[in-house]
Order: sequence, then structure tokens, then C-alpha cells
Amino acid sequence: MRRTRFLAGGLAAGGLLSLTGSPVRAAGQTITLPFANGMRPIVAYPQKRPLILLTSRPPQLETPLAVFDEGDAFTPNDAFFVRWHLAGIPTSIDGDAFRINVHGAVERELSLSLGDLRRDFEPVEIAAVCQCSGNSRGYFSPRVPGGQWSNGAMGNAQWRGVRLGDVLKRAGIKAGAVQVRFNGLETPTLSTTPDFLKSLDVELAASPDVIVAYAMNGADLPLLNGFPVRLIVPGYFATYWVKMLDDVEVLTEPDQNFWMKTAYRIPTAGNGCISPGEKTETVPIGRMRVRSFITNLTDGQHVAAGSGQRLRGIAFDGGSGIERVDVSTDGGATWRAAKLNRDYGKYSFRRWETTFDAAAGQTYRLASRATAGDGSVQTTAVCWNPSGYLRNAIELVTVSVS
Ligand SMILES: Nc1nc2c(c(=O)[nH]1)N[C@H]1C(S)=C(S)[C@@H](COP(=O)(O)O)O[C@H]1N2
Ligand SMILES: [Mo]
Repeated sequence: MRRTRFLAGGLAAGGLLSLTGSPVRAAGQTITLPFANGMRPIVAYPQKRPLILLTSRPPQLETPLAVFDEGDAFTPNDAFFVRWHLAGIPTSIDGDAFRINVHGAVERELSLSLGDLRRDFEPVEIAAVCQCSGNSRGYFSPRVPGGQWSNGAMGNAQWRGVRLGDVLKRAGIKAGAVQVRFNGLETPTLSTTPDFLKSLDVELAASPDVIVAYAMNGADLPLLNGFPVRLIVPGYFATYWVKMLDDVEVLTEPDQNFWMKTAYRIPTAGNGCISPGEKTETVPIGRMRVRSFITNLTDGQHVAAGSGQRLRGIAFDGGSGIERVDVSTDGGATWRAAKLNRDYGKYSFRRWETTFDAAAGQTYRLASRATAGDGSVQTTAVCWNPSGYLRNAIELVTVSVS
């Protein structure tokens, strides 16, 4: 069924996408995220349903957690979170005139249209989670600077496009190449702000799962998620998933630009998790860590008494797949296995579900704990680092039964 929908999805090559609408703010609608200064407006941007507004310039929108409880394991395009670093984002892109330029240490420079991508390369599809490095940063204690996200700076989509490796093969990577650098169409508003550039080691860039995607869940990418094409680096944090990708440069020296050398780095010590004030060397952030969330109940909620109270959620990791999810109703004292739902591949959200007996007058401290294929498992240890990255602790949701 999905396949048919994707093929019938009307992937009109080219075409002008223009967003003339401006964000619509429903009068006075807000949400308060569960940390200090957590009040946020709810705003609908073009091609988006009302989402949680973090900043408007550049646009940063968070997905409400309840969205991950809807439908299947995929996050609808109009609810998918949005994060940009620079405010000079084009509001209108002519898909027919758009080109991706491939240059640097290559045998042949390429200038590829969307038609070239669709015609000349084998199409591939992959389900993969896009999660911001700073997802859940608002829960860091002590607090750290950066976007104060709750848990909604993530989403899962079925991406369709071509292998970056196939494009690089056509260009012909020269001996001595070490990294591939990616740039999108947007620009900084101040000349002193460094352009947003990200690089991957050549081996990773050419690996089969890294794709240049022109469709998301069977439709064109929303402009705010990178129309007309973006990079997909399954298993890796979203900082590498460059949107509106129009420039691919093969480098013979490691990239020294700000977004690689200074930003988006984690401590080498403590597997990325250190004590406040501790000084260590850093490395670029890489793969995501195993996480899980309860999606149908929220902290502080009242539920009706009865056996068979539903409990469900999602789990994912950095690309080894979800092996099991255990749940606890007593704050982690005892655990039992939840049922895993359909497997869309090792990079996708995996939905899980179970039930518990809710006795009148009781309070339940609910938790989920995912184990990944590589054996890594969520624990209660809370990761801290000065950039607010890598949170993956077991989360507690307390509900009381009326
Ligand atoms: N061109 C471009 N691509 C980008 C960014 C950006 O600022 N510009 N931000 C990155 C980061 S840090 C994140 S979290 C994801 C967000 O993807 P989304 O907006 O589709 O959710 O885009 C990545 N790709
Ligand atoms: Mo991010």
C-alpha cells in the first residue's frame, strides 16, 4: 500500500514552490513546556500545521509529542520539526532552474537538475529518523545555552532520492580526497556570520545509505524541510542532513569551517558526557544514541481506572535497530517487555505497545527502556555536556488514576 502511494505520489519534477503566506498565530494559543521559561506560542507556518515556535528568525518549530502517537511510525510532513541556523532562507525556489553543483577534488564537475537526478540515477527509499543534536536540551541541568527544545526536535520519514555515492562516482573522486562538504541555498543575514557548511568523511559520504532526497513521505519536501533536495545521513544527528542542498565539494583537507571545527562537537571524555566545568578535547558529533518515549500519556495526566490501560510509544537508535523495549509502571523498579510493532528498518522509529492495570487511587511512574541491536540500552544516567547534546536517559511519565 505504502509503495503504491509513493509511486502515485505525484513527484512532479521541478515546478515553482513559492511561499507567499506568512506565519499564522492563533490568537493567544500557547503551550508550556515542562522546564523554566518553557512557554511557547503555537504558530502555523506555510505548509505546516500549528507547531511549537522556538524562534521565528531563523524559523525553529518543534513537533508536539502527541504527533508521534498518531497513525503509523512516520511523522507527517506538515508536523515535521523545523530548524534553521541562518535567516536568509529563500521563500521561492524554481525547481526547473535548480542545480546541484559537484566540484572540488573530482575528475568531472557536475551540474545536476532535478530531472537529471530522477532520470540518471537509481531511486532508493529509506525510513530514517532526523533528530537535532540539541533535542531535549531544555531538560539539561544545569541549563546550557542553545535552543531550549523539549523532545519534539525529531521526526521520522520515508525518504526517497538517489545515493550520494552514485553521484560522487559519476563525478569521480580524485585520490587524496578526505571529506565531502555540503552547502544549502540559504545565506546569513550578517556578513560576519559563517555560512552553514557541514562535511562528512569520504567513506561515510560514499556509503550506500547516504542519499540526496527529493521526496519525503511520498511528497515533495516542505520548503522549511529543505525543498527541493536535502541530504539524508541515516543514524547520524540531523546537523549533517543539509537542506536545500545545492553545493557538494570534495575536499583534500579536513574541513576547518566554524560548523565543523567549533560548533556541533561533543567531549571525547566520558563518551560525550562530562561534569559541568570539566574541560576536555572534542570531536564532531556523530551517531545518535538509543532513545524511547511514551507517546499516548503525558506527565501529570489522569487516567481512568481499569485493566488494560494502553501504553505505547516509539524507540530508535543510531542505526543498529531496536531489539526490545521494556516498560515499568513503578519508576524502574521492575520491567517487562512491550510488543514491538512493524519494523520499517534499522534507522526508523519503531512503535511499541502494551497495557497495564490502572487501579483507582493509585499513581504510576511509567517508563520505557529501549535496547538497540548493538546492545546499547537506555539507563537513568543523565548525560551532560556544555552544548546540550546526546540526551537519551530513561524518561519518567507519572499518571494518577481517578
Ligand atoms: N541548509 C541547512 N540545512 C540544515 C540546517 C541548516 O541550518 N541549513 N540545520 C541542520 C540541523 S542542525 C537540523 S536539526 C536539521 C533540521 O531539519 P528539519 O528542519 O527538516 O527538521 O537540518 C539540518 N540541515
Ligand atoms: Mo540541529
